[in-house]
Amino acid sequence: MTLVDSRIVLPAIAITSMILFTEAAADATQAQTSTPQSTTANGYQPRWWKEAIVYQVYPRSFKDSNGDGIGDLKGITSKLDYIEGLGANVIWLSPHYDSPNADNGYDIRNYRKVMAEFGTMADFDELLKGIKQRHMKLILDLVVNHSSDEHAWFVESRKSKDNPYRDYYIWRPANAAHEPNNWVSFFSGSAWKLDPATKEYYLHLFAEKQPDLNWDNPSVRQEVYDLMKFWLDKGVDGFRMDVIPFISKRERLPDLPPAYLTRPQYFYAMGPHLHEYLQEMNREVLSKYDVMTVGEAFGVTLEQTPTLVDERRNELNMIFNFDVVRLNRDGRKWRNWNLPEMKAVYTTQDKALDVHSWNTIFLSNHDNPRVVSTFGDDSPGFRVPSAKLLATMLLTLKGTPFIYQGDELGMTNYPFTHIEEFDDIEVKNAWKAEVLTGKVKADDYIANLRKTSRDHSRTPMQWDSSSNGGFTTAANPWLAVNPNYKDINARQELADPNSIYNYFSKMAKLREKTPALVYGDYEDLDPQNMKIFLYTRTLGTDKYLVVLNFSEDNISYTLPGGLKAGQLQISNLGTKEQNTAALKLKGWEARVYKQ
Ligand code: TEU
Ligand code: CA
Repeated sequence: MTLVDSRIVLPAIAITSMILFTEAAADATQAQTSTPQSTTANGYQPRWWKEAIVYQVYPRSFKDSNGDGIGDLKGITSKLDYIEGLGANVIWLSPHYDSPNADNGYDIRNYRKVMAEFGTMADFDELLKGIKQRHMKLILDLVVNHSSDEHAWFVESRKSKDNPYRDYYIWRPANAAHEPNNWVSFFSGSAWKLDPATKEYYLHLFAEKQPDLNWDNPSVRQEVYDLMKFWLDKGVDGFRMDVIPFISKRERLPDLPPAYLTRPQYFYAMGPHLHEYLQEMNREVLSKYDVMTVGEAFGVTLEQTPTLVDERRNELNMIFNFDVVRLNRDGRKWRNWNLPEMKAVYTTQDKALDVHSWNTIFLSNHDNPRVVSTFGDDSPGFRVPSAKLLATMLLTLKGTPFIYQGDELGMTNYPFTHIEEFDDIEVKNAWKAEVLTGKVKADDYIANLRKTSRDHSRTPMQWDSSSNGGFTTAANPWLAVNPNYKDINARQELADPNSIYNYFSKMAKLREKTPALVYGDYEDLDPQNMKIFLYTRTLGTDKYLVVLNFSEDNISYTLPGGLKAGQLQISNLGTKEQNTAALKLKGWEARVYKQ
């Protein structure tokens, strides 16, 4: 498929059968859909992005090609076969734009330039070409709630109150020597910074070096639409939109009510013009291309979700809802989660969305700890089976699955012991605000980060057992490689037919040829069970049963409601049991049956 072809808007089912489905699966879908325009047996419009498996690449930590200790675009291009072999068909690239890296690229200085550390525009074009050659797709990270303070717009904006770019950002006068309101930054302290040049405050919901753009200014919106077109015209296939629900700010910026001080995202999100701006973006840009969009919906409730993703509203295709990923968190603190809570979220999500809306399934990303250490069991005896169980769940729940780099290898959390080992601005700022002021004890702070830090997922990919896990030839990568790279690495897993990587790949193939696992109705059959997650996916007469033992215990389990397991499709521990109601499950065992 050439870059030119990808600009032609085809009916989804045609794209489906061309790109993402194996022939058998495409036939199966077509059998259920009489014409290309029609819906699945249960009423869904088939779309390529509903059938996709997305692999997130964090470029800084993926693969270093030139020995400077920092991952780069050429490094990603060299590993496309690895990503394709896993069964992913869409890559989400975390920011690759020019940035001073106050927040690892989420602070953009120039939206049309590649970060020098990552390479050149020619390297980007080469990467995109390699992706298209493999019939895969690429989505970019669109970070437009804020820019870098080094972006030319902000450099101008801060110069004077009458600068033409002044109104590109959110400025407030310095009355009575205190901040314009009590808004807090996600990276500690006030969300306002007094700027010496004009003695006014600017708003930054994240770092001081990430000033919030003023979306109420039509010129700002036009600039964003133009830069989106710049990348779409190159042939990229959509965007993951960073904290998109924050772009419209509340009228007159009222104080955070006390109840929101520890969870301000629910106050910052869903401002009065959000829907209007997203619909405008859709009209001006998205509707002109065959693309996928996924909004990072930090601070959006389940009840609000359909207002962003219902296809009849022409806003976004899907969002990331954080209710599962943050089940283990109370503010910044770790809390123990349990299985019925997780199941309840999936059921509520499913009920909140009808056939006009679509969901995402993800258990980790670059802002969260490692999936196997968080939702599985990373002890030596259970790391492999529990990582495979989580892969089974990710690929059989209803929604487009997103896997984060390294989770396909079962990479684990890093054994952090000292503040110096961290890179993340969130960690460093909170250390200053909480530990250095004596509010939190250093040991407690580090102990909590050992479970929750964003840096766990940012340690370099473990490619092989050579020094620094083959990530770089430099002596010191930008962030230390997890010392377990000799045991956990890609080379070893590619060679082992029973590895997590190869299991994921088999599971991805099963999903690709099974429309019921993509579009089928979801039902949780044992919601109160503390250890077993049992659900079905049903499309027309096709029914699949997923059995997951979320514990280290061996469990004799009788299927409820007179159900029999049916025909075994895949399992992570090599069971032969099928066509029976009485299952003998081992610790962290996962199975998929066809009923
Ligand atoms: O993250 C949004 C966000 O608010 C949280 O994930 C937050 O970073 C943190 O985890 C709160 O505890 C997005 C990006 O994914 C993140 O990497 C950026 O730092 C942030 O926006 C700012 O662009
Ligand atoms: Ca490099």
